[in-house]
Amino acid sequence: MMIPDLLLFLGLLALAGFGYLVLRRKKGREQIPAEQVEANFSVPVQKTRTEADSASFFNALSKLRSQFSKNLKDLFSGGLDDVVKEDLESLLLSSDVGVDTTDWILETLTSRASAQKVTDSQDLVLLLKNILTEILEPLDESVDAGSVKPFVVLMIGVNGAGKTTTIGKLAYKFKQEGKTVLLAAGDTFRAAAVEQLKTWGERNSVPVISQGTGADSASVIYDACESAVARGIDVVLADTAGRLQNKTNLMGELEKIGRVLGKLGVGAPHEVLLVLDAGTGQNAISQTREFAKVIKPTGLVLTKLDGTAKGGVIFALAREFRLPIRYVGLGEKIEDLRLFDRQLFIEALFSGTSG
Ligand SMILES: Nc1nc2c(ncn2[C@@H]2O[C@H](COP(=O)(O)OP(=O)(O)O)[C@@H](O)[C@H]2O)c(=O)[nH]1
Ligand SMILES: [Mg+2]
Repeated sequence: MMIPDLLLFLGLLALAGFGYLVLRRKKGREQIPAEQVEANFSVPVQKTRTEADSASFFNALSKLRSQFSKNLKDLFSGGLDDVVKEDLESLLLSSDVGVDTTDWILETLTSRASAQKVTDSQDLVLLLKNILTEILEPLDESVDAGSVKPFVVLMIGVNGAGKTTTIGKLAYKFKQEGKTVLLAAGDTFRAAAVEQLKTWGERNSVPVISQGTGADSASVIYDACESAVARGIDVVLADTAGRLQNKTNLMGELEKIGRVLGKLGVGAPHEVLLVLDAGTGQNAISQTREFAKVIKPTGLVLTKLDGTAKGGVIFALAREFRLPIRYVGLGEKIEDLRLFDRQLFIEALFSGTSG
């Protein structure tokens, strides 16, 4: 009797010990913060949103919030009749949603409301909210490109859109994630453009590769990438010119940059970010169309959402191009760049409609 009892006791002891170890391991795994896990890769991924991030994103959209949600609540009080539809149409159009997307939203809302027999005003608001959320569905992806080094980001867009400023902000973001960064002064058209990039380089303490004004943009960016390979740099952020008044030249230049980078054999550019000033409304659509003819963007950056931008152009861009919105610019300062948060964006638009 004594020996089996002892065996049972020892067996239970071993089981308890094993259980304890399993639990500890699991707990240990759960406690590793996401940033630490991602730091193992040499890729510029920024997936973690802090609460402060979310709060400042929401706050920066205050102008946009007040514009859109102001009339939305009372809009549906009489169900979804023709007058209401007309009012909604005006609201969407004046928010820069654009004609096509506005039509599509109205049609979708009408057919879903009748299929689901929705007439209550709160439910109609909810239906609209769902439709707008769906449009933005897969588009709040952050930059993710496997383990590539150097990871080459080409910034394109018209003059004044915010390319150089966004490079400065991105350099800051990547450095904060522990990445090494190098800037390429590919906007060789104006001396001031090179100086502006150098200033951002100094602010971030990162090297800037440049040549004189009028130099060949493709060769500057090529040199920068070679230098990044030699120095083992993680991320290259390449600026480009954006003068639309000389469109053929600009487009030729961009095409050449793409072609020359291909010769490096490192898969560059890994990311082509088209920078759009959200304040230009529907112009953002035609700009995207023009640029995409020459070099296909892999993602968008929407700047100046902190200003008077009405933001509705995001829906038109999303529907027409299905390009991820990588970042949004919420000010001129170095930390004023955020990951786009679809849910928060929608919440901001509808913030005045609940209760
Ligand atoms: N308010 C605001 N201003 C911005 C933002 N991004 C850029 N700017 C300003 O827009 C102007 C043009 O930016 P810049 O980077 O030189 O544009 P680029 O010609 O495309 O390189 C500058 O005065 C920037 O400070 C933003 O997100 N919010
Ligand atoms: Mg510039």
